[in-house]
Amino acid sequence: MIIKEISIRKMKMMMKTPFSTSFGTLQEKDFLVLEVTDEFGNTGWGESVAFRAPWYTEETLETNLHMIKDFLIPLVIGIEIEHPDEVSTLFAPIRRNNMAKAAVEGAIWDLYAKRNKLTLAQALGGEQERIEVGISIGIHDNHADLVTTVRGFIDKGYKRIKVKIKPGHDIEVIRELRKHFPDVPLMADANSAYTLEDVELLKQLDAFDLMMIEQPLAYDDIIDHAVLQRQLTTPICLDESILSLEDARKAIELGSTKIINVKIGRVGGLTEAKKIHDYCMEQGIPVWCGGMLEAGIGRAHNIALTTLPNFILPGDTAGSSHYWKQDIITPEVVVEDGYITVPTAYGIGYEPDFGAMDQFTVDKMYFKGSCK
Ligand code: OSB
Ligand code: MG
Repeated sequence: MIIKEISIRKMKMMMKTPFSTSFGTLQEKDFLVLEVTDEFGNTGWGESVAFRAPWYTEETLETNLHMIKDFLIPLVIGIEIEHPDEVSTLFAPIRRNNMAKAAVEGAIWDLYAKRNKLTLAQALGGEQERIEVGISIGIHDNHADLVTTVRGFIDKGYKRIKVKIKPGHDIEVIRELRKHFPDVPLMADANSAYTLEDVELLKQLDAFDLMMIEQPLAYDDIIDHAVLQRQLTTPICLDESILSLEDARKAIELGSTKIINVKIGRVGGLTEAKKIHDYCMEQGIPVWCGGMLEAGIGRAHNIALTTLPNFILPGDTAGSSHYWKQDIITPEVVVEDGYITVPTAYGIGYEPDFGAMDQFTVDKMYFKGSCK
């Protein structure tokens, strides 16, 4: 296939409720949507999951726009591409900027699947027909509110509850939740808010039978996590620290992680995500698909990835209506009794809703032909 045209939309959408983590609160979501068009007019869609500010990793919407326009599009436009796995090779001269790469590669994966009359899940080799869904709940200042929120999600059938923690808002929160929900599959995500000086505090979490603790220590660490894991019975799951298959291999060899949260954007695309999945499967390390508060295009990519066999723990990809009054795809992503049914239409399996898409587009740019 030959990519003839790429459009980039800058989007702005308001989340129904603000989402708070150890590093801040987000309600207005700014992001990019990409559409690639081939020589026959087939199209594929991708979403950049970078936020407006660099608090999760160093990438932002603007750094992604710069990388995509000035470096990544010139590497793929007008080039004959047989398979989307080749895109990561084309991008190899560019260091990191993984979310920018993933947005372009994701659109090409969707296009490839559609051209070959496959669902994106099938193109990746996925077989699960429905996927288990968990929910990620932001920091609530008030325990009673949090308990009410958690009860609501349990009643809706979500398969596991993840709550954000931070120093001063950790042991008591988990204790309170366990008091009300002694058996619910429960986990905590610290988004790098602790250091090894907090070992004694983190050890107290072992009393609550958590499925895992996600990224307790620095966003770029795999050494201290290994030290911490030796002192905890609660499994550590790395998120921010794993940017590639190599990172996953090293973290697993060091004993820094017993579970991995795979995010397509963070690792630079579906090809790398699949490699991490395959390696973890060989190593007996379960994986699950993390979320970046995606709109529909990114959500659809997550669903396809989650159909691979080692995605054995519920992911963070909840239904559209949890985040948005109106999503940008049709139909929206629906969760029923804690499951999403994997769509059977070709490619990402959902159609862009152009009315909604245009409503949330604040800028649109086109790139055509060969840049060579
Ligand atoms: O650490 O997994 C995270 C949201 C934004 C940035 C980082 C994270 C999250 C979530 C929410 O936990 C996942 C979602 O519902 O999309
Ligand atoms: Mg996380």
